[in-house]
Amino acid sequence: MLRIIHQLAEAKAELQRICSRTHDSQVVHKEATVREVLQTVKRLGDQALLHYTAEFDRQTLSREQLRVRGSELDAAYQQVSKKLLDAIQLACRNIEQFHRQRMPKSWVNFGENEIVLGKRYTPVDCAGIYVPGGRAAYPSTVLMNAIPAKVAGVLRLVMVTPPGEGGALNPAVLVAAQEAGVQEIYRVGGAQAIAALAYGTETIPKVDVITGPGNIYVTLAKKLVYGAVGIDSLAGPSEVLVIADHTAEPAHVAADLLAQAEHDPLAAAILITPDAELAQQVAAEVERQLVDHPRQTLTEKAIAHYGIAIVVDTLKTAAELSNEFAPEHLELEVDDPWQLLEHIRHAGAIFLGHSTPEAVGDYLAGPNHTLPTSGTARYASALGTETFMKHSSLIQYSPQALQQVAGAIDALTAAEGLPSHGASVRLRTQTNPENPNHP
Ligand code: HSO
Ligand code: ZN
Repeated sequence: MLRIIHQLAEAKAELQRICSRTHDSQVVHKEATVREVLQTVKRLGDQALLHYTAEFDRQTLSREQLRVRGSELDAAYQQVSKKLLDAIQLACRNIEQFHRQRMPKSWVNFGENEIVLGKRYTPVDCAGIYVPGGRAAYPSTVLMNAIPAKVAGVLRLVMVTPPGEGGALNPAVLVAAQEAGVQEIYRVGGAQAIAALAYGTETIPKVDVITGPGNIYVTLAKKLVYGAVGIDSLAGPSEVLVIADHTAEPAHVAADLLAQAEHDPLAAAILITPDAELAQQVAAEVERQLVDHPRQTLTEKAIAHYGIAIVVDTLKTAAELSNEFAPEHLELEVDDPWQLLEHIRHAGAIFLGHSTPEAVGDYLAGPNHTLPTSGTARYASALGTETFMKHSSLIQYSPQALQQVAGAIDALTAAEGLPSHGASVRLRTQTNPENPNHP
């Protein structure tokens, strides 16, 4: 049941509660387990990976089976339909094009006195992508992580994903990986896979950056290895916030809310509208569309705990509430979405108008679907090529330029009590009649 809220104070309290929902209350206990897994993999390498795969995934593998072989990669193409392959290829093209446009550009500035300043962007050498198994083995997520890395120019890109029954992997995931240019795939998941990527084992290379979503164990492991490697973010459960007015179609809004709820029992689906009647109609539609829903149990759970409709006085109030929540996905299903956009400050991705359901962005519009969750859109952004890059500052001074700032640097070095800093400038700038090469 989508609960309808009319009071502003209650709405704010509910948004707070939903925003701070965590995976569960036993995080401390789980963190101890994850620490042990990390340490053991660091110490024992592949042997520990095989041990944990047997214990947690109930799959007995040999060391040779860790790396997915070329014949298995080829075979995956036989298991996906032409229609799916075409769709994956269309998504690839759009995602690649969008991320190419978003590449950060190196720059240099030639200033006065022959001073050159700039920034030079370079990719990391090696990146690792985590792809969850089971219910969340999404080919789209493979594309959204691998393509930005490829576009950024990462030379070595590896993927890890947990083995299913008999060690099998999802063929659509394998095809997506190959279409995105990943050739190195390892059959390992959970915290042990994150440990392998962070520290390296005999079979799996140590990477510089790990990206990709996962369960609570994977997320805790990413948090704990941060520093030894870079990470994209600590993804929480997914969420959508829809702002709709009288021009919205209730069935469409309901479908969009359910599209988020069906991901996870912890997913959040929020509607904010100035139209009380629309709120009623959407709530009724949600009920109707849940009948015979193939993922009914988990979707209902999400709606029951984290599904609400808030009725407000104006669209401006709706925007203010949305800014407080800072949603991962924000849909503006209103008459003039571009005007409402003026009032929006924090959101991971914004979907404008009546023909832009979140699913367009989830799969193939081009922008990344790995977005900041749990209110982190207040300060964080979508995964992108810059996730796999860093920049070096460039500085060049001419003799005249150095001469001009020598006095200032001298004062600063004296204040900080660092004489060699002072000497490094003075030796270059003070006149030395015995050595014409030193002015
Ligand atoms: N909505 C999810 C992404 C996704 N949806 C993948 C379908 N497949 C989190 O942004
Ligand atoms: Zn989705």
